[in-house]
Order: sequence, then structure tokens, then C-alpha cells
Amino acid sequence: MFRKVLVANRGEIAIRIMRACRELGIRTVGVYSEADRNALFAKYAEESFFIGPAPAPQSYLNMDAIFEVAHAAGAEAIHPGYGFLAENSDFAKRCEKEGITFIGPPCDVIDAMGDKIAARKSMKAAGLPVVPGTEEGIRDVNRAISTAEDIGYPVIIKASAGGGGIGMRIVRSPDELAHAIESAQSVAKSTFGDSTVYMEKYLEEPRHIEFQILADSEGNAIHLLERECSIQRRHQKLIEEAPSPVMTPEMRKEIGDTAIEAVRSIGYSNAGTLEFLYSKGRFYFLEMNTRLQVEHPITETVTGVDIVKEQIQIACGARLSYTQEEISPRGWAIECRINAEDPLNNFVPAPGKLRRYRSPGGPGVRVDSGVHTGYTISPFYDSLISKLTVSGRDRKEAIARMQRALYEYIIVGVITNIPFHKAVMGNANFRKGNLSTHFIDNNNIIAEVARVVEAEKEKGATLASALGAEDRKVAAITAAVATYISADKIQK
Ligand code: MV4
Repeated sequence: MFRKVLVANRGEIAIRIMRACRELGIRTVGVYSEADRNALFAKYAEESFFIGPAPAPQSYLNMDAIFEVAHAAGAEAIHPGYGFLAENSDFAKRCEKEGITFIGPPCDVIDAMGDKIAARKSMKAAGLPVVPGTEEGIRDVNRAISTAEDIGYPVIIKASAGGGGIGMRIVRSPDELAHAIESAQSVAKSTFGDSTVYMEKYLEEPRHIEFQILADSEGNAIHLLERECSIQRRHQKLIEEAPSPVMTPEMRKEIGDTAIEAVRSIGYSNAGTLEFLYSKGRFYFLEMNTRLQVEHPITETVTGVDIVKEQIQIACGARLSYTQEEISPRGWAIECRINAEDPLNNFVPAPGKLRRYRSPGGPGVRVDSGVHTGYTISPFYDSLISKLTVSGRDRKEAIARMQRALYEYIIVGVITNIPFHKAVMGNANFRKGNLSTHFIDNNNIIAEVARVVEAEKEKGATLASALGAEDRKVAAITAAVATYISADKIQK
């Protein structure tokens, strides 16, 4: 096993990875930017090193600084977490060159899956269903018009080097096609440095369902069931659950077995996720993520597998420690991403200082967070405060538990999206499992958020005024879940 691992990330995910290292008896090396000098993750690591100014390009994306620390500290491996360098094949390549193990898939596979056209091709070849569309990049508009005619409108134009929704264009008639292609190409060029775009049939209001897979370097692969991540806003996931309410054991076996074959066929190793759209009873492969994902805790909760420990062991050359037969869903898990953002103002980030922070606990509650009372959420990074994961014996119990856990939260000082989560948990369609990627708009959730906020305003004011009092008193009014008090209303 590695003796020392460098974690090239920050916040809750840095802590999550260091926790796995600690359980495996591995020493941890943290790296932090100017904005994270006092952050919890930098203290959690046995050793931590400053790597540069707050803007990510000068710190968390600064490969020279990270490798300098890795060598100075004698780290044998680097875990990139998610975001930042996690899907950067140049970083994985450089790890190899510098004699440090990258805890992730081989760099050529990161490249292969980063090319969405190539990914579609290899997954289709392995037997996974893909959305009807072009097999190659679009070169000729007239040919594109005839392809669109064949597959039927609406179609969607996507960047091959993209993913995550950037530069996508939905096209509903032939006269819009040429302009959509040009515009998608131009965004693709400026964002990814590659203007290649492709076309797919556009599925209206699909569900987003993804399979977590694990593979070792001997070619063993398993899947850890699926997650449903349909509740998103502008491609930012807000609520995820596992399993999916629409999954059947038969469908899971069919897609899961094919997914395993597919990742074996591309020589994949480590953790990865196959994203699918689900529409009218059918699954369509969309893209593959070659990293540990934000929402991995729900999968850990329903399968009992510690995904990060598996990642580290696999990177060290070990075989998978589970067989597929050992994997089955144990009840239900739901994750709410608690963000410092204003759901009543277009979800704009609301960074600032946490005057009070108290997270929920009790049966079936897991909190992944890197914050504490007095911590300042920086405008330089994402606005995640905490990932709240709950489990229950079934979906109904998980929802009740989530409502109870959301009620226990005390966050004062920044606006949070907790009222949004409360609104969703109480929504009849959510409770029935009627989800889609258009869930928030289709269900008028924001109007319901406004009602939740209104109903809690008075309790919030009570809590704010109690801030001048003893902590004991604040704790006594746990019921006053003041999640919607802006910093300027706070005295202390
Ligand atoms: C689609 C689609 C409908 N049809 N592709 C958005 C992010 C990127 N990973 C792919 N995305 C979509 N691709 C076809 N052929 C709809 C979306 C989409 C979406 C997908 C998952 C979750 C939320 C979404 C929100 C809007 C659009």
C-alpha cells in the first residue's frame, strides 16, 4: 500500500479522501490556496503546503506547484478528487512522467472518454444503446440537414470535447440548423479549443440516470448500481438518489452487465460513471465520467462499498475487493447538496461567513462537509456548504428522514438553498418518483420555495436575535431553522 498520498483538491472532497487514507494507514499531504489557509481540510492532512493565490489556475490547477509539493513531501500517489485536475489527461500523463501514481484511470482512457464522439462509438460497439445521431463530427451542413431529417426533429448539437451542457444547441426545424451548428462550433472552439460538434436526437424531458462502475487493472469490473440525478438546474445537480425509482432488477442487470463489458473493452480501471438518459422506458448512453463524483456517497450508502478506498487500492495494483454478487441495494439513499446560493434569485452564489453552523445527525444521516462556525465560504470556488445524505429502508423513509434532517440544520450568515430542498421533499411529484430534468420548472418549485421562506421568516428572525445570547439558547431553538437570513441582518 502507499505510505503517503497527496490530495490535489480542497473542501469536503479533500476531507473525504483523507478519511479513506487514514483508514488505510496512509499519511496524507494537503495543498491549499491563499483562500484556504484556515480551511479544515488543510488541518486534517498530516502535512499541508501552500501552493498559490486563491484563483484556481494559480493554485489547484497549478501542476508545477503540486508536483513540487509531491516530491518535497515524498508522496507516492495523487488523488485529484472531482473538478480541477480530475479529468485532465495531461495531469495524469505528467504523474506517470514524474513517477507518481495517479489515482484514477489510465491517461489514454481519460482522453478517449473526453472525446464524446469516440466515447459514443466505443460504448455503442460494446452493445450499449446510444441516442440516434451522427457517428462522426459534423463537417457539412447539407449532410447534417439530411441526418436530422432521418432521425427526426428536434435534434441537439453538442461539442465533442464538451460535456456538462456547455455550448449545446437544441434545434427544432431545418432552418435553424446551420446557425445552431455554427454557434455550437464557435463556443466549442473558444471553450475547449476544438470546434468539433455532433448531433443527437433531442429527448424531451428525460431522466438522468447513471451507473457507478469500479474496475481493477486485471480487467475485473463491477457496477455499484445506479443513481438518479434528474433534479438539476443549469446542469448543476441539486438532489440525487439511489436506486432510481424507475429501475427494475431486469433493466439493471441488462444495462449493468453491458456497462461492465463496455468498461472492460476500453481497458478502464478505477472508478467511473456511465451517464444515461432515460425516456419512455428506454436507456441511452450519453457520456462517461472518468472521476470520483460529487454524489458518490449515495452509492456508498446503498451498497456499503467505500468507493474511495477501492480507488486507492486499485491504483496500488490490488484486485477489486467485491464481486458483483455481493452488490445489492440496501434500502434507499438521497443526497441534497446544501449550497450557499439564493434559490429565490436565480440560485446566485451567496458566499460569506457562517455565523452559526450546526449540521444534522441521528439515524441514517451522513454529512460530508469542510465548514464550521466562523468559516468563510469563498467566492473563488463552488458554493457547496455540505452534502447531506440520508438513508432509509425504503424511499418513503428516506424522504421523511431528509425532511427531519433539513429541519435540524442551523445555518446563519449566508443564504442557503435549504428552503429549495424542503420544497422538493414536500412536492407530490417528487414523492411519487415522477422526476425529469425539467422537474424544477414543471413543478413550479420556486413558488413553493417562496412559501417555505415566508413561513420560516419569523423563526429566522428569532434565531438571528438569539445570536446575541448564549449558544445554549441558540441550541434550544433548533426548531428555528433560520436558513434564510442574510448576513446584513445579523448583529454579531
Ligand atoms: C441531451 C438531452 C436530451 N437529448 N441529449 C445535458 C448535459 C449533458 N451531459 C447532456 N445533456 C443533455 N443531453 C439528448 N440527446 C438533454 C440534456 C439535458 C440534461 C441532461 C441531464 C441532466 C439535466 C439536463 C438538463 C438539460 C438538458
